Amino acid sequence: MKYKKTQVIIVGSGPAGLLLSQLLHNEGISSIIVDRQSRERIEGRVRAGVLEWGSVQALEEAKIGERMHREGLPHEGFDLAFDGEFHRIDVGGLTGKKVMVYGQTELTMDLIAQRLEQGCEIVFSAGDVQPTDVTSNTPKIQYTKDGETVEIEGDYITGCDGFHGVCRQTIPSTVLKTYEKVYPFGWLGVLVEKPPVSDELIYANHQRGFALCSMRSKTRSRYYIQCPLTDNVEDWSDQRFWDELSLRVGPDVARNLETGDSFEKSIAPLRSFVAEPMRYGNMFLAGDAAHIVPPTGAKGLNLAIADIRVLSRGLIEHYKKSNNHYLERYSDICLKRVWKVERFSWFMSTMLHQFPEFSAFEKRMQRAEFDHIQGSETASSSIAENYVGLPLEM
Ligand code: FAS
Ligand code: PHB
Repeated sequence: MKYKKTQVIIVGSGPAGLLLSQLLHNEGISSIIVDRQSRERIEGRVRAGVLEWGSVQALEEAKIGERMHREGLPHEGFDLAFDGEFHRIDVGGLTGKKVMVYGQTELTMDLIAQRLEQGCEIVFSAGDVQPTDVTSNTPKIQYTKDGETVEIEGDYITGCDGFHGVCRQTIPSTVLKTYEKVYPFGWLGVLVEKPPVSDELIYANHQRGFALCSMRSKTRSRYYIQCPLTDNVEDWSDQRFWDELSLRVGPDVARNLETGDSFEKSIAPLRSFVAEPMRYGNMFLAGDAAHIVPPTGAKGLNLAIADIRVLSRGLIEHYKKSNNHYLERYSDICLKRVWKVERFSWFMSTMLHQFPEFSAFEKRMQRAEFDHIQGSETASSSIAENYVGLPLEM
């Protein structure tokens, strides 16, 4: 057995774990990150695309925002579409704020590169990661690497290991309470090296199903269509995807669609999920390890970053000022915001997708939601303030 020590053990090298490590490093607090996947697998994931301005500021504070500002696209609005009728949510005009279109893939690569350059230990391809003694003052994790078993001892463990991670499972079922809603469809997403069909994002409800037109840059587009959970990527040729997307966004948009060979194609399931509490002993859960939202509200990554803004403040105040206020309040502070963001993501998903079980009345309720938003600046403002990001009340 090989032994290591650090102040904060971080399980998971996704955006949550990496950002936490960076914010702690900037304050001279040590951490070791352990991930079960290889660096290539982690950097090859295609996920989120929209950052709230609060997330942008957190990345600036972490001194990791340079490429984001150079290559990212600030946006001040997006379109909602219903059977070919459009309504722009004027995010800038209604809130005075904007969002940043910048791929999670790029953010993860920026963070990994900087963390390694600054000498952070990131253990990739770690096997059998297992937290132990999480309620003691010396919580540990064990893992295997290159045939050797390693134990890391720290003051705290942060479970940034995503929905399928190991840390949440360490919390006894007598303590942990979970809430879940699984949606009866998935999102089929493609990446294509073609200019986006529009300058801003389009979220479309069509009788054939939901569609989203997004982007990664002015030359790289990201598109999604709702698909049955029984579908496989192999069921969808590029041509079939482009034909379906064109039908769902309508002729006025489709005529400007530049199609081509996709270089990434994947299907993601949709779920709403919350685990309470987000702390057990000296182990904290952050990001997808604690909550999942359907991507319709562009919130998953932003919620993870918000958790880390609270957790990093708590750990820094603990180590620098012996003040445990934010660590003791971490779960309550985060969950208050998590549930409001869960609501928004559920609301957007319910309004914009075709649900097989919906009655004619419920379908009319979806249309009525759109008509209400279209006809009410107050309703549009509510959508806008959630989309740019609710204030982080600490
Ligand atoms: P992550 O899942 O990113 O990272 C967790 C890390 O922990 C991974 O690297 C994993 O390898 C590691 N890990 C897991 N188990 C482990 C173990 N036992 N030991 C060690 N390490 C372990 N959000 C949006 O806002 N918009 C989107 O369009 C969007 N699309 C998504 C598509 C998919 C398929 C998925 C899964 C998520 C999507 N999300 C989207 C949400 C996503 O962006 C997450 O919110 C974001 O990745 C959260 O970051 P982390 O909490 O760091 O978790
Ligand atoms: C994306 O570009 O991947 C994206 C954008 C907005 C969403 C979901 C995904 O709501």
